[in-house]
Amino acid sequence: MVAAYVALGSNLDDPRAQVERGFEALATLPRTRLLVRSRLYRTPPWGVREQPDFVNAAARLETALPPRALLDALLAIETRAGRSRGVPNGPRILDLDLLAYADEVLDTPGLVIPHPRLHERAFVLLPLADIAPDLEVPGQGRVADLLERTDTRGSTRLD
Ligand code: PH2
Ligand code: MG
Ligand code: MG
Repeated sequence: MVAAYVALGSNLDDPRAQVERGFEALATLPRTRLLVRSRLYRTPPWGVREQPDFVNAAARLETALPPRALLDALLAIETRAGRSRGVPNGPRILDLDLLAYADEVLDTPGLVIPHPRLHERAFVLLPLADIAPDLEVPGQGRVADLLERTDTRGSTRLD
C-alpha cells in the first residue's frame, strides 16, 4: 500500500454536496482506503474567471492500485457524478485530480505526477496543507512552504 493524494473540486449543481459525494465515492474504491479528508474551501475560479466559485478539498488515500488504475477509477467517479467534458478549466460537477502517488514522478500522456501546477494553486494547497503540511512534493517542495508562497486571497474555509 502506498499513500496517494487527490484534489476534489466542484462548482456546479450544489458543489458542497458534490464534494461530499466525491469523498464517499473515494471511500468505496477497490484496494484503497480513504484515510483523511480535508476541510472544504470556497475558492475563486482560477483560469476561466467567469464561472461560479469552487468548493475544493483534498484526500489522503492508501492504495494498492497502480497510478494509472487509480486515475481511471477517479475518472469513472467523475463520470458517474454526471461530468461532461467541456471547456478546459471551465465549470465542472466533480473534478478529482491525482496530485501525488507515493514519491513517484511520472510524465505520461494523460497522467503527470506530481500534478504539474500543484505548487502554484491555492485551491489545491489550502486543503492539502490541512492533511499533509509536511508532504514533500517531488521537484516542488514541502506543502506548507508552497502554501506560504501562494496568494490565498478570496479563499475561505467552509464549516
Ligand atoms: N479547477 C480547474 C480550473 N480552475 N479553480 C478553482 N478555484 N478550483 C478548482 O478546482 C479549479 C479551478 C480545473 O480543474
Ligand atoms: Mg482540476
Ligand atoms: Mg481533472
